Amino acid sequence: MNVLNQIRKLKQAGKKQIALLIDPDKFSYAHYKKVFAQNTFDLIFVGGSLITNGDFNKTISAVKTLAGSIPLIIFPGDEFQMAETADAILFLSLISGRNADLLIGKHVIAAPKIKQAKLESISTGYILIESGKLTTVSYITQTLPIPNNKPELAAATALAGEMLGMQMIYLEAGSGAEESINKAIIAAVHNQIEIPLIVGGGIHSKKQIQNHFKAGADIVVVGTYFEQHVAL
Ligand code: 1GP
Repeated sequence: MNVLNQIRKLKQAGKKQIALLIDPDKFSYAHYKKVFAQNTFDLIFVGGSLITNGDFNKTISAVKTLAGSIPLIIFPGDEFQMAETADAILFLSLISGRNADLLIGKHVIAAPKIKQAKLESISTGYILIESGKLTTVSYITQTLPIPNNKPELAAATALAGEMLGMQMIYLEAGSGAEESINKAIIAAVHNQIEIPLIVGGGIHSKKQIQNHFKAGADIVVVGTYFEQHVAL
């Protein structure tokens, strides 16, 4: 399966996509079995900014049995989050930040491992947007998010990512964000780029998902909500 082709095809066909994000630290097979039974997802992301006790490889294998034919994509918090059994990996570059290590440094270490694992790598411009309180991703990366009242800055950053050859853009409010990304930011980025647009962070209702789709998101990611609930 070529995951990026599948995402592009669905985008071209006007089909919006929902991604479930599973944090290995919070994974329980019994709980997520119920989540999969009650919802339909187009993509599954596995990863986290900080994994303290979850076993990454074991989680990937367990999620794979639950996901069936749904593409399973690694959403890596660091260069160690890798597993051959996944279908693809988001090769993230934190383009809202000015931390060289997260723009290219970690990638140099990860690239040969990704090739060896024969994982499909999807070059993704990762953009943090201010969302209220300081988020784990902002703290861990030690980078400033883009102010949430500066849609033109978010749009220019996304466009630069696309011009650099990135294949998708991910607008991130941060896991468990107080406020998810606002309409003005999503619309401004959507109007500027052709590549698939992912939006995530702080999403916990069908209404929010629909609003994000209407604003121009192609893929909406829901993580934290499903750690406590089995249906939207
Ligand atoms: C975080 O965008 C994802 O990286 C999902 O965020 O956990 O708040 O759903 P939530």
